[in-house]
Amino acid sequence: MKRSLVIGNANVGKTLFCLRFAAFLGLRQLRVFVERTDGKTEEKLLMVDDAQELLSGPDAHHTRDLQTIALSVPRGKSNRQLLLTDTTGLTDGIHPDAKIREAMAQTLSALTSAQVILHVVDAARLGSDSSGSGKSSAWKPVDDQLAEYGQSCGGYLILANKMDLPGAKAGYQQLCKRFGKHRVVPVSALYGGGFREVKQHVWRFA
Ligand SMILES: Nc1nc2c(ncn2[C@@H]2O[C@H](COP(=O)(O)OP(=O)(O)OP(=O)(O)O)[C@@H](O)[C@H]2O)c(=O)[nH]1
Ligand SMILES: [Mg+2]
Repeated sequence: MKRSLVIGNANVGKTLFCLRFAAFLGLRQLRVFVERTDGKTEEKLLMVDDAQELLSGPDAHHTRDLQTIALSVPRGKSNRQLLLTDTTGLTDGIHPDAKIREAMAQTLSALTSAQVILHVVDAARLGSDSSGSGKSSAWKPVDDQLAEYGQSCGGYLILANKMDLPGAKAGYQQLCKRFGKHRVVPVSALYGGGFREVKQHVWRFA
Protein backbone atom coordinates (compact mmCIF):
# COMPACT_ATOMS: atom_id res chain seq x y z
CA MET A 1 0.00 0.00 0.00
CA LYS A 2 1.24 3.52 -0.80
CA ARG A 3 2.28 5.72 2.10
CA SER A 4 1.36 9.34 2.64
CA LEU A 5 3.66 10.95 5.23
CA VAL A 6 2.49 13.94 7.27
CA ILE A 7 5.56 15.87 8.32
CA GLY A 8 6.62 19.27 9.67
CA ASN A 9 7.65 21.21 12.78
CA ALA A 10 6.32 20.32 16.22
CA ASN A 11 2.84 21.57 17.11
CA VAL A 12 1.79 22.61 13.59
CA GLY A 13 -1.26 20.29 13.62
CA LYS A 14 0.02 17.09 11.97
CA THR A 15 -1.81 14.71 14.30
CA LEU A 16 -5.08 16.63 14.31
CA PHE A 17 -4.94 16.79 10.51
CA CYS A 18 -4.50 12.98 10.25
CA LEU A 19 -7.39 12.24 12.58
CA ARG A 20 -9.83 14.81 11.15
CA PHE A 21 -8.90 13.85 7.59
CA ALA A 22 -9.65 10.19 8.34
CA ALA A 23 -13.00 11.28 9.80
CA PHE A 24 -13.65 13.41 6.68
CA LEU A 25 -13.16 10.27 4.57
CA GLY A 26 -15.89 8.58 6.60
CA LEU A 27 -13.86 6.63 9.18
CA ARG A 28 -15.33 6.71 12.67
CA GLN A 29 -13.25 4.02 14.30
CA LEU A 30 -9.54 4.22 13.60
CA ARG A 31 -7.05 1.39 13.59
CA VAL A 32 -3.80 3.17 14.49
CA PHE A 33 -0.62 1.21 13.91
CA VAL A 34 2.18 2.56 16.12
CA GLU A 35 5.85 1.96 15.22
CA ARG A 36 8.08 2.80 18.19
CA THR A 37 11.72 3.84 17.93
CA ASP A 38 12.76 0.70 19.88
CA GLY A 39 11.33 -1.42 17.05
CA LYS A 40 8.19 -2.47 18.97
CA THR A 41 4.82 -2.08 17.31
CA GLU A 42 1.33 -1.72 18.71
CA GLU A 43 -2.16 -1.46 17.28
CA LYS A 44 -4.81 0.76 18.84
CA LEU A 45 -8.49 0.79 17.96
CA LEU A 46 -9.89 4.24 18.75
CA MET A 47 -12.95 6.34 18.02
CA VAL A 48 -11.93 9.60 16.28
CA ASP A 49 -12.84 11.85 19.23
CA ASP A 50 -10.98 9.66 21.73
CA ALA A 51 -7.99 9.53 19.40
CA GLN A 52 -7.96 13.32 19.20
CA GLU A 53 -7.94 13.63 22.98
CA LEU A 54 -5.21 11.02 23.37
CA LEU A 55 -2.91 11.71 20.44
CA SER A 56 -3.08 15.47 19.82
CA GLY A 57 -2.35 18.33 22.23
CA PRO A 58 -0.92 21.82 22.69
CA ASP A 59 2.46 20.60 24.02
CA ALA A 60 5.35 20.33 21.54
CA HIS A 61 6.50 16.80 20.63
CA HIS A 62 3.31 15.13 21.74
CA THR A 63 3.90 12.56 18.98
CA ARG A 64 7.07 10.50 19.35
CA ASP A 65 6.41 7.46 17.15
CA LEU A 66 5.20 6.79 13.65
CA GLN A 67 1.41 6.46 13.83
CA THR A 68 -0.27 5.08 10.76
CA ILE A 69 -3.95 4.96 9.88
CA ALA A 70 -4.99 2.68 7.02
CA LEU A 71 -7.46 4.61 4.89
CA SER A 72 -9.80 2.42 2.94
CA VAL A 73 -12.64 4.03 1.05
CA PRO A 74 -15.06 2.33 -1.35
CA ARG A 75 -14.49 3.09 -5.03
CA GLY A 76 -16.97 1.24 -7.27
CA LYS A 77 -16.63 -2.46 -6.58
CA SER A 78 -13.22 -2.16 -4.93
CA ASN A 79 -11.58 0.04 -2.28
CA ARG A 80 -9.07 2.85 -2.55
CA GLN A 81 -6.37 2.26 0.02
CA LEU A 82 -3.65 4.46 1.42
CA LEU A 83 -1.55 4.59 4.58
CA LEU A 84 -1.58 7.95 6.34
CA THR A 85 1.42 8.26 8.64
CA ASP A 86 1.74 10.88 11.36
CA THR A 87 5.29 11.69 12.46
CA THR A 88 7.41 13.35 15.13
CA GLY A 89 7.86 17.11 14.76
CA LEU A 90 11.19 18.12 13.28
CA THR A 91 13.39 20.86 14.72
CA ASP A 92 16.69 22.41 13.70
CA GLY A 93 19.95 21.51 15.39
CA ILE A 94 20.43 18.71 17.92
CA HIS A 95 17.50 18.24 20.27
CA PRO A 96 18.64 17.80 23.93
CA ASP A 97 16.23 14.87 24.50
CA ALA A 98 17.72 11.62 23.14
CA LYS A 99 14.27 10.04 22.70
CA ILE A 100 13.09 12.93 20.55
CA ARG A 101 16.31 12.77 18.53
CA GLU A 102 15.66 9.07 17.86
CA ALA A 103 12.05 9.80 16.94
CA MET A 104 13.14 12.52 14.50
CA ALA A 105 15.61 10.13 12.90
CA GLN A 106 12.79 7.57 12.53
CA THR A 107 10.66 10.26 10.86
CA LEU A 108 13.42 11.18 8.42
CA SER A 109 14.00 7.56 7.46
CA ALA A 110 10.28 7.17 6.70
CA LEU A 111 10.57 9.96 4.12
CA THR A 112 12.33 7.66 1.70
CA SER A 113 9.43 5.19 1.58
CA ALA A 114 6.64 7.76 1.11
CA GLN A 115 4.89 8.35 -2.21
CA VAL A 116 3.04 11.40 -0.88
CA ILE A 117 4.60 13.99 1.45
CA LEU A 118 2.22 16.39 3.18
CA HIS A 119 4.35 19.14 4.71
CA VAL A 120 2.29 20.87 7.39
CA VAL A 121 3.06 24.49 8.27
CA ASP A 122 1.42 26.70 10.92
CA ALA A 123 0.27 29.46 8.55
CA ALA A 124 -1.17 31.51 11.42
CA ARG A 125 2.18 31.68 13.17
CA LEU A 126 3.99 32.27 9.92
CA GLY A 127 1.76 35.22 9.07
CA SER A 128 1.73 36.66 12.57
CA ASP A 129 5.46 36.28 13.41
CA SER A 130 6.94 37.67 10.27
CA SER A 131 4.69 40.74 9.89
CA GLY A 132 5.78 41.12 6.28
CA SER A 133 9.52 40.70 6.92
CA GLY A 134 9.48 37.18 5.46
CA LYS A 135 11.28 35.81 8.57
CA SER A 136 9.45 33.63 11.05
CA SER A 137 10.24 30.82 13.46
CA ALA A 138 7.29 29.03 11.84
CA TRP A 139 9.43 28.38 8.75
CA LYS A 140 12.77 26.93 9.77
CA PRO A 141 15.83 25.75 7.83
CA VAL A 142 14.47 22.21 8.27
CA ASP A 143 11.38 23.33 6.30
CA ASP A 144 13.64 24.52 3.48
CA GLN A 145 15.32 21.10 3.47
CA LEU A 146 11.96 19.29 3.48
CA ALA A 147 10.67 21.46 0.63
CA GLU A 148 13.81 20.84 -1.39
CA TYR A 149 13.59 17.08 -0.88
CA GLY A 150 9.82 16.99 -1.35
CA GLN A 151 9.82 18.87 -4.61
CA SER A 152 12.05 16.21 -6.10
CA CYS A 153 9.23 13.68 -5.44
CA GLY A 154 5.89 13.77 -7.30
CA GLY A 155 3.51 13.75 -4.36
CA TYR A 156 4.76 16.74 -2.36
CA LEU A 157 2.21 19.24 -1.05
CA ILE A 158 2.43 22.02 1.54
CA LEU A 159 -0.56 22.26 3.87
CA ALA A 160 -0.91 25.82 5.21
CA ASN A 161 -2.71 24.85 8.42
CA LYS A 162 -4.67 26.74 11.10
CA MET A 163 -6.37 28.88 8.43
CA ASP A 164 -9.16 29.53 10.95
CA LEU A 165 -6.78 31.65 13.06
CA PRO A 166 -5.79 35.33 12.62
CA GLY A 167 -2.65 35.89 10.54
CA ALA A 168 -3.05 32.64 8.59
CA LYS A 169 -4.07 34.36 5.35
CA ALA A 170 -0.80 36.33 5.32
CA GLY A 171 1.12 33.13 6.07
CA TYR A 172 -0.64 31.29 3.24
CA GLN A 173 0.13 34.13 0.82
CA GLN A 174 3.82 34.03 1.77
CA LEU A 175 3.92 30.31 1.02
CA CYS A 176 2.13 30.76 -2.33
CA LYS A 177 4.55 33.52 -3.32
CA ARG A 178 7.45 31.21 -2.67
CA PHE A 179 6.15 27.85 -3.91
CA GLY A 180 3.27 28.67 -6.26
CA LYS A 181 -0.43 28.15 -5.62
CA HIS A 182 -0.43 24.59 -6.98
CA ARG A 183 1.94 23.43 -4.19
CA VAL A 184 0.12 25.02 -1.24
CA VAL A 185 -3.32 24.07 0.06
CA PRO A 186 -4.91 26.20 2.82
CA VAL A 187 -6.44 23.90 5.46
CA SER A 188 -7.90 23.95 8.92
CA ALA A 189 -7.26 20.63 10.63
CA LEU A 190 -9.67 21.77 13.33
CA TYR A 191 -12.63 22.51 11.05
CA GLY A 192 -11.84 20.46 7.94
CA GLY A 193 -11.30 23.39 5.58
CA GLY A 194 -9.39 22.44 2.41
CA PHE A 195 -9.76 18.68 2.94
CA ARG A 196 -11.46 18.16 -0.42
CA GLU A 197 -8.34 19.42 -2.26
CA VAL A 198 -6.05 17.25 -0.13
CA LYS A 199 -8.26 14.24 -0.84
CA GLN A 200 -8.03 14.85 -4.60
CA HIS A 201 -4.25 15.03 -4.30
CA VAL A 202 -3.69 11.90 -2.19
CA TRP A 203 -6.14 9.71 -4.13
CA ARG A 204 -4.10 10.33 -7.28
CA PHE A 205 -1.39 8.24 -5.61
CA ALA A 206 -3.60 5.58 -3.96
N1 LIG B 1 -7.17 26.68 15.66
C1 LIG B 1 -6.58 25.59 15.21
N2 LIG B 1 -5.82 24.83 16.04
C2 LIG B 1 -5.22 23.74 15.52
C3 LIG B 1 -5.34 23.37 14.16
N3 LIG B 1 -4.60 22.26 13.95
C4 LIG B 1 -4.06 21.94 15.14
N4 LIG B 1 -4.43 22.82 16.10
C5 LIG B 1 -4.04 22.82 17.52
O1 LIG B 1 -2.63 22.89 17.57
C6 LIG B 1 -2.13 22.08 18.64
C7 LIG B 1 -1.14 21.05 18.08
O2 LIG B 1 -1.86 20.11 17.29
P1 LIG B 1 -1.26 18.67 17.00
O3 LIG B 1 -2.10 18.05 15.97
O4 LIG B 1 -1.06 17.92 18.27
O5 LIG B 1 0.15 19.10 16.39
P2 LIG B 1 1.37 18.18 15.96
O6 LIG B 1 2.00 18.81 14.78
O7 LIG B 1 0.94 16.77 15.81
O8 LIG B 1 2.32 18.34 17.24
P3 LIG B 1 3.53 17.38 17.77
O9 LIG B 1 3.04 15.96 17.76
O10 LIG B 1 3.74 17.88 19.16
O11 LIG B 1 4.66 17.63 16.85
C8 LIG B 1 -3.36 21.44 19.30
O12 LIG B 1 -3.70 22.22 20.42
C9 LIG B 1 -4.41 21.51 18.22
O13 LIG B 1 -5.73 21.56 18.74
C10 LIG B 1 -6.15 24.19 13.30
O14 LIG B 1 -6.34 23.97 12.10
N5 LIG B 1 -6.72 25.29 13.88
MG1 LIG C 1 1.52 15.07 16.79
